[in-house]
Amino acid sequence: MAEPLKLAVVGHTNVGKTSLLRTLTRDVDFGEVSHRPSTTRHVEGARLSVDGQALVELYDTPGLEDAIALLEFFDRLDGPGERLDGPERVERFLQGSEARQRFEQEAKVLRQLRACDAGLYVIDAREPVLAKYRDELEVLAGCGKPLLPVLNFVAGHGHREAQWQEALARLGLHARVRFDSVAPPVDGEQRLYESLALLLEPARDTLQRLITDHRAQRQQRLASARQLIAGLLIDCAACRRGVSEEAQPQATHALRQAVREREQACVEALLKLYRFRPGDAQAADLPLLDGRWGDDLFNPETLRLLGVRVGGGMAAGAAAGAGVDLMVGGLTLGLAALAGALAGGALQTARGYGGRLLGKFKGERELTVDDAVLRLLALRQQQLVLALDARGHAALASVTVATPSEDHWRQGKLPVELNRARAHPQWSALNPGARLDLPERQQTVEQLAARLSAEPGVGR
Ligand SMILES: Nc1nc2c(ncn2[C@@H]2O[C@H](COP(=O)(O)OP(=O)(O)OP(=O)(O)O)[C@@H](O)[C@H]2O)c(=O)[nH]1
Ligand SMILES: [Mg+2]
Repeated sequence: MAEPLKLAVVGHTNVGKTSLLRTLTRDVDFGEVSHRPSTTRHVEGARLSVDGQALVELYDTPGLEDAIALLEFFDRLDGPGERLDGPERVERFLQGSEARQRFEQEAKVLRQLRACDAGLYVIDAREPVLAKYRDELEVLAGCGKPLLPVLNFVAGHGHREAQWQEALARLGLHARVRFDSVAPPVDGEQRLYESLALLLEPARDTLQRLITDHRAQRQQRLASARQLIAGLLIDCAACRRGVSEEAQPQATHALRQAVREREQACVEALLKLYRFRPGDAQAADLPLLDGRWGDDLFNPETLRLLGVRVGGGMAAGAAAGAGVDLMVGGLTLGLAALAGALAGGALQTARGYGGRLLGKFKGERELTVDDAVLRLLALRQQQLVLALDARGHAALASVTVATPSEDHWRQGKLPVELNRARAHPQWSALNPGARLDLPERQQTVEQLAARLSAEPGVGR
């Protein structure tokens, strides 16, 4: 089809029409959404394109308010001895003066639906099935276009989906979809377009292209999200900062702050990737553990309760629970650092350690980020991706994430990529003189990202 498929989003006022458009277009700024009725006053369109070709045009319309009166008015439109069909009646109404006065808003809706290939009829499934909705459907059916009922508000409690399904079937509307625009089902868009294809056979290919493209886009987003998380983890694992004994408290504070900011930067990059608003999530507000400790990566109690192993690897001997562990200078530390370099499989870098080890003999200290913190970062960021993947662009509340359930990052062996990073301070954006463009770093990020893809949620 050369022309894009045109769809009018119609329905009673305040049922979530504009919200549905936001979610289908992944545009949080589309139109105006409000809990008050009659928010949308004009028809507004948006396009869905694939490879630069517009496939679908969606039109938001004002909500219907008084379909009962309009239907009564319709019944009086037939002249003596006349029997108009639906579209003829609608046309006569649109040409009359009432369409510019009393029924101005309704006229905008019907005019748009007449100009479209089909309508998405949005329903607030929490509402009882009242006569006014049946009248509304009758008025809309008069346009002679296929209507696909979309059951909104079905993700929460207290909806009446069963009654609606039955009522719609009785009205002859057998293709229906459930699609909560704040929390859409994972395959929600696909089902919506597939149902539409049943009603619009000529548009089948177009809709299939859209479905295929959506799937590809989603996989691409997940792949990019895994890269972002892997970059965060490598930055934190590779970070080491030399510090004198006197400067220790400030340096500890500064490194913790740097890690928190680095995590927040990852959160913001993920929000941007998923096209949500920058303020939709703050790392510090996302629970690490049932929201109980709520906040901090460096809270020893969080680490303990989450059951992540404190210590291990380079952080062995860390003061229990101190997220940033203090490695004391001396032979032990020297050996630990060397062992880490070897474990990371970078023998040649171990040579580069000469100067740093020497420094330690002189009593110099070095701060690194504990394994336990890496585990928390990995858990939390993966939960965030899961939440963003399932979030509709109509959502107005802040992102909430579930408590991580997945055990691998809590208890399992840390990925070798992180041990490798330990031996490459220049891989960390948190270190001065960082070389983020080193091919070996890039490769390690890729490998870590690939490992994340094997995990539930982020791997889908
Ligand atoms: N929880 C939840 N809230 C929703 C959902 N869809 C819409 N809302 C809320 O319902 C209210 C109305 O949403 P709108 O998208 O403005 O509704 P509308 O049908 O465009 O309204 P009018 O333009 O006034 O006819 C807003 O407060 C939305 O945030 C949903 O699926 N779940
Ligand atoms: Mg609206």
